[in-house]
Amino acid sequence: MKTIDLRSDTVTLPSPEMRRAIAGAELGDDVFGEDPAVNRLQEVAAEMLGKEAALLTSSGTQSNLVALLTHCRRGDEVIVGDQSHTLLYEVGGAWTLGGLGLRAVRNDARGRLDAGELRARIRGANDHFPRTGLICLENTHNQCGGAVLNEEDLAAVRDVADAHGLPLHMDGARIFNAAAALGVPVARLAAYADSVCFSLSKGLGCPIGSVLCGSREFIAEARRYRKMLGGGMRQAGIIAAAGLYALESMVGRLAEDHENARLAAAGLAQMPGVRLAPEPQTNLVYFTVEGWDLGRLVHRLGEAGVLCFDEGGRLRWVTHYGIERADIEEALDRTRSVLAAGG
Ligand code: TLP
Repeated sequence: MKTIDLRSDTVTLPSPEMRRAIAGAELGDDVFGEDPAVNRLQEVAAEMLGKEAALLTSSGTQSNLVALLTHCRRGDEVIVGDQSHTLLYEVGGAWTLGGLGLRAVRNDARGRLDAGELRARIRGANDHFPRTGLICLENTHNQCGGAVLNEEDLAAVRDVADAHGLPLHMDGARIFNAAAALGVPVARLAAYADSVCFSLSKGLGCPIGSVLCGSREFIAEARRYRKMLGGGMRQAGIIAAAGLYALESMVGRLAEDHENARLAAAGLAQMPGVRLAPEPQTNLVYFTVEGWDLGRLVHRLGEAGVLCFDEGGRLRWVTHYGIERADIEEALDRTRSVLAAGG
């Protein structure tokens, strides 16, 4: 029986072509700035996102922490969504390692920050208060079901940031999914933020990596923080070569993952007790199942060869490279049988 792994797009394995690109990478010491593949990836990524410069990091978590440290001073407060990955799933690095406070603003169901609440959370000049140093957005928004922030949503936050002279960072771990869903070049979305990071290791199918993009000055400083966090890698071209291949060859196929997510959602929604939470916009499908202990259901599905996560009272299926339409049909069939057999 084939295992259909829908836990995350992080489980993707490199394609044979990507493995060949890795094997053929021209390498050097990236701490000396001498790895040709890394330098090329950073140039290509910066250009695609419409920024001056870029920095390869080991992970999305590292990119976000480096961005926060670079934008802020110790003791500052960073405004984040209350459902953001940075607040919920990055191990408290901002306050533990950075001495930064995270101040949460409610995310609505579409992953947007409530504009009124956002304005109210920005600190005024007062000796009793920490300084607000940064506003963060997430696009697509993981906990909000892979929701996409469109240009209007981004412009609204940019206006608030500008009115208060604050920089804006975008956790764009899945920004290429957002761009594919909106049918716009990724640079159009990145233009609203001062810094944007995107993951190589999710929908783009690479084994490792994230890229942080911003101004030349910002990236020069970010490079120092990356080193401080132990992220100075040597022959990192073996990672960058996969990234370069992905930017050329994997971005164009993300729409297929979205199509498969819609197929999964349509099938799941017809099963008794299943409710989409919410309707998917990209490659993440969250749903609830009435009358089941979700831990037990995840276990039963696992026995049936369908791997998924229990994400805080909801199950999550993620479509990605390596999952074909037929795999979704098969996963739906197996899920139907598991539900019919009962808890
Ligand atoms: N998300 C992972 C898990 O950590 C939950 C996943 O499977 O979805 N920003 C966003 C929006 C993310 O979804 C993730 C990873 C990260 C940052 C962190 O990236 P990594 O795992 O590379 O540190």
